[in-house]
Amino acid sequence: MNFMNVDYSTKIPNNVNLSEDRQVLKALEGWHPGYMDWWGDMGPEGFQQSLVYLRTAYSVDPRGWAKFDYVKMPEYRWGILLAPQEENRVIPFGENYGKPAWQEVPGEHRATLRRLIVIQGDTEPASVEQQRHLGKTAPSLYDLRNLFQVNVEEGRHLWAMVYLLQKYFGRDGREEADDLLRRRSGDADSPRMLGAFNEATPDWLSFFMFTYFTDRDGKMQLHSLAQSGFDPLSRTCRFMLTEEAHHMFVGETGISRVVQRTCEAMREAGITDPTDIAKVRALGVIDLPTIQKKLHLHYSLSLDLFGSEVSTNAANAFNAGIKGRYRETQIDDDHQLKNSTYPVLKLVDGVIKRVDEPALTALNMRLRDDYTQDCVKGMLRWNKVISTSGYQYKLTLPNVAFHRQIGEFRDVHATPEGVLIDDATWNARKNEWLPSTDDGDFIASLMKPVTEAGAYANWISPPKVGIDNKPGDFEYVKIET
Ligand code: BYC
Repeated sequence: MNFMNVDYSTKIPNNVNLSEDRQVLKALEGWHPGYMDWWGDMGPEGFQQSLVYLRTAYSVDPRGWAKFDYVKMPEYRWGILLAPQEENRVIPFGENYGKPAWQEVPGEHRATLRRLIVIQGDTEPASVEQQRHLGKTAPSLYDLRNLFQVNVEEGRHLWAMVYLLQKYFGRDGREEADDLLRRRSGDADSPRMLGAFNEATPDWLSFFMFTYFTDRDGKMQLHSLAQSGFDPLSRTCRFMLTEEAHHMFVGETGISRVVQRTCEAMREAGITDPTDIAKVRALGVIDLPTIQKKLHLHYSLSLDLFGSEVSTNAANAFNAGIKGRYRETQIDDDHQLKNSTYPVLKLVDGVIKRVDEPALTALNMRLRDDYTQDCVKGMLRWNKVISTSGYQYKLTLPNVAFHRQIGEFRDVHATPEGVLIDDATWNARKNEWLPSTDDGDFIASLMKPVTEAGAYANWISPPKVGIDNKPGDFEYVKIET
């Protein structure tokens, strides 16, 4: 069997030779009906009988791995796809640096590995649950198709983690796999594991922010896990990253199109002050200050996903060779962090200060810094759209102390500029910085579905190019209710 190509002859498409791994195939087939029930209950609301122009992976060759066709979502072939095994791969960091990568789970690291795989797995269905209502208000068939593409691939990423649990973790892996279908985003009794995955995604601007900022945390975490000494995890994450790129593209271009439409509408109407919210909203587009507030919210929620700045969990996972740094193999150091330090922003006597910490315990902070740098790139492009339209307004990332629930700054309040403030000031001013109920209501009032091929809601520009180079009036979803 060519491991680059996917075997579609089994019920569960795969490139891991499942047809000869009867026990795991049986376990996965046993899990399949529960997954389909979950998809029916918690996957996209409606549109299950519609034909959606989706890509499906047929190979893991980065030069050409997907084919596009009309598919009904419940018939999407969710499969197990691992990047090809690198010959003689060694563990690229930690105490086991340079030793052969593990093809099986080392007993002493079993619990840590399982925990990380479960957390990663938990976020995937959570995002589908968060986005399930959005189909009803899609601004175009193009956007509707992108939403569903993201959703089916997050479903596939759940399969990816479930495969690892069922193949390598025996009975407790199977129990964890069942629990991944039991928890629900935002549920009071059985919530998803990480904070941001229990928040609502009430409208399409939130969806674009989520795919830009929160999927980008996914990118960073997957990169770190792709370095893992546990080779099957590394290979799984490497292929997931190929799919993930499109999700962040949806976010980046989505926000860019919203910003562009707002600027165009302001220009046409002769508005010179982009902060004249009432005037801008009267045009039926989202004003830039409200976009900034959504950005504040989603960026700060996503920062929380990196855990505490100083973390022994992170140090232990690194030492053990389980979770590395972003682009570990390209870093020029000892890959063991024996004597190095890393500057961490901390709250010292009520002041935000940079303090050198042992680099080993500061790994979450380092990854978060890499993440912030990555976030800035898209923001520069959005600001270019604004300045090219002749406006002075600049979107900015808030200070890391702003609106935090995890880590150093969870017990204080700060402005987006990083000025510490007391509770009363926070309560009086938070609606200036985070979306208020009124802002939410205004955005909700714009969320009217547009289902004619080639047409777009007034608050968003058309994309520059179609998916799979399709023409502007292509019918990406053939709606059937
Ligand atoms: N919410 O030492 P600490 C994605 C817990 S997104 C709730 O500070 P650590 C995707 C933590 O579990 C990527 N609890 O942090 C995106 C620990 O609890 P226990 C998902 C939190 O462990 C969009 C305690 O606090 N993948 O793929 O170094 C769509 C102390 O932890 C939170 C991963 O996250 C929180 N935000 O790092 C679809 C990778 N933060 O164990 C998909 C796997 C921390 O004491 N996960 N806690 O009970 C990890 O690497 C780490 O678990 C974390 C936390 C980075 C999340």
